[in-house]
Amino acid sequence: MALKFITAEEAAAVVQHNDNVGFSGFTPAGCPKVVPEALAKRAQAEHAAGREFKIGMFTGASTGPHLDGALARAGAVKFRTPYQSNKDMRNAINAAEAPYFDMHLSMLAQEMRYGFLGPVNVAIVEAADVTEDGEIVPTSGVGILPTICRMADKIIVELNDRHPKEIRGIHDLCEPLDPPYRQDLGINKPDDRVGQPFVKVDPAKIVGVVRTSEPNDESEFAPLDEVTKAIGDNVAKFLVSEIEAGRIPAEFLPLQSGVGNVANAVLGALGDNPSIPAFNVYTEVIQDAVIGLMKKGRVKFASGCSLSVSRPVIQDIYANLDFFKDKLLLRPQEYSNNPEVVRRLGIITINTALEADIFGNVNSTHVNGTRMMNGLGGSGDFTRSGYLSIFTTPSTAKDGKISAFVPMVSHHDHSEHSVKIFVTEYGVADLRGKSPRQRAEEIIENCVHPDYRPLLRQYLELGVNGQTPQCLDACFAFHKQIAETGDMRDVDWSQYRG
Ligand code: 0RQ
Repeated sequence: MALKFITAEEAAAVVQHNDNVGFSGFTPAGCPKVVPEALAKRAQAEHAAGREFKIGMFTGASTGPHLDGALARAGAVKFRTPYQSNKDMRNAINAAEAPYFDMHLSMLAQEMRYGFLGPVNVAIVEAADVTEDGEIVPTSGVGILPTICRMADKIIVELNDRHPKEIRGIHDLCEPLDPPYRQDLGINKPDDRVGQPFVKVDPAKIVGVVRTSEPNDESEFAPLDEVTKAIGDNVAKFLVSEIEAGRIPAEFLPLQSGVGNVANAVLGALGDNPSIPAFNVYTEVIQDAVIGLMKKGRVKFASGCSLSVSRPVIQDIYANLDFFKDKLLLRPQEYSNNPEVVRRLGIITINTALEADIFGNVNSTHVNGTRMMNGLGGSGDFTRSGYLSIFTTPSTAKDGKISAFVPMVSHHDHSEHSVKIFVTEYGVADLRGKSPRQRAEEIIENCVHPDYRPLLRQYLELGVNGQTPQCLDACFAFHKQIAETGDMRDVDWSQYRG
């Protein structure tokens, strides 16, 4: 069946008000760009004509300004899930203009299949190749592509020639059966392949192919500063000591690391440490540092859901596909983040907390308990099931006015039962085998900023008994202080002493 080439505007006209639309990609990598922008313009035109136009948005994770940004600015969001990090989308969510539900990334595709989240009317997917018999080869990010292609009534392909057709072979694409027929996923090593290098769809569902050369929106990294560098070094030193103590096998274990500057710094520090053997990566986002370490022979293999790398790095990968093709593998997030695989492979997980409490609970998502930052992402998929679950964070935010460690988290994403290690620029707190009081002491002495250590020690001395000495009157005093004086250091516990 011949492919029908159409314009982005013609593609946008396929989508109707109230439709649920699935988008390929994971982080800006692999996301369609020109059709979502045309869709946003269509929404604006409809609104100008006095008609409603909003769509439900299923994505892999965060996207970029062409997708989340454009549709949020156009006021075209009926709902949005899961992770996001675009400023305009975040503002729309916090203004209650875009209903958002946050989910564990590994669970999205299956909950869509289970029928929990409604139909997928249209899938808009970026491809490096598409054939007349319905084979679709994704680009640098996969996300939920197999599931939306199978569930959607109609598929629009954005064929992006920035991504060479020769990328075919880097992906491993499939969907598991649903219960009661689900079997083990079959991934026993990071490089195990269980699927196909393409997704096969009924070609009759492909309503149009839009050609484009639009580059990925870049993943940007701030240069390393003293704090991120110290955090990276502390993680590396800690992992070396765990190998020496025999708690991590000498051949090491696969690593997952979250998104962002700290994650990139941690990977860089691990790669530079000669006491850590060359290692494998089993993660969701493959960032620049992994590719650099692969070229130095320090990373042997990386399995992920996307290549969230800067433009020079993606160009380098494509120019040297012969070198990279047997060292990189891109999977749907249902596989890259699957807790079954995380537990089986014994993954060391490293994610970043927005805020943590002195008893070991983590808030990854909400500023002061109310404002959504980005979402849970894959942090829960990995943290709950990892061999050793580590959280990193700078000890303070906003020039020291906010302590990353508080008496009680203002929103709860990861529990004290899953979180094993905290690392800040000051050191490492090892929570394993410790009671809540012991954990609090360990965190205060090793991770908390010196300005906040006396305040948090005083909190523990408020005289509350019980397994966890949480004072329910005072546990949010740090957060209230932000509203009152803008600086958590101004907290005065005297009013709470009974
Ligand atoms: O603010 O942007 O105004 O400077 O939060 O903080 O320290 O730059 O750290 O970029 O790594 O983000 C948790 C959000 C950290 C991220 C979070 C302010 C701070 C700064 C960013 P500015 P940093 P990062 C893989 C795994 C959840 C999902 C996850 C995240 C901004 O890592 O989204 O782990 N994680 N996914 O000043 C108020 C506090 C604050 C604070 C920091 N306590 N209160 N503001 N900030 N702490 C990803 C995927 O799944 C795809």
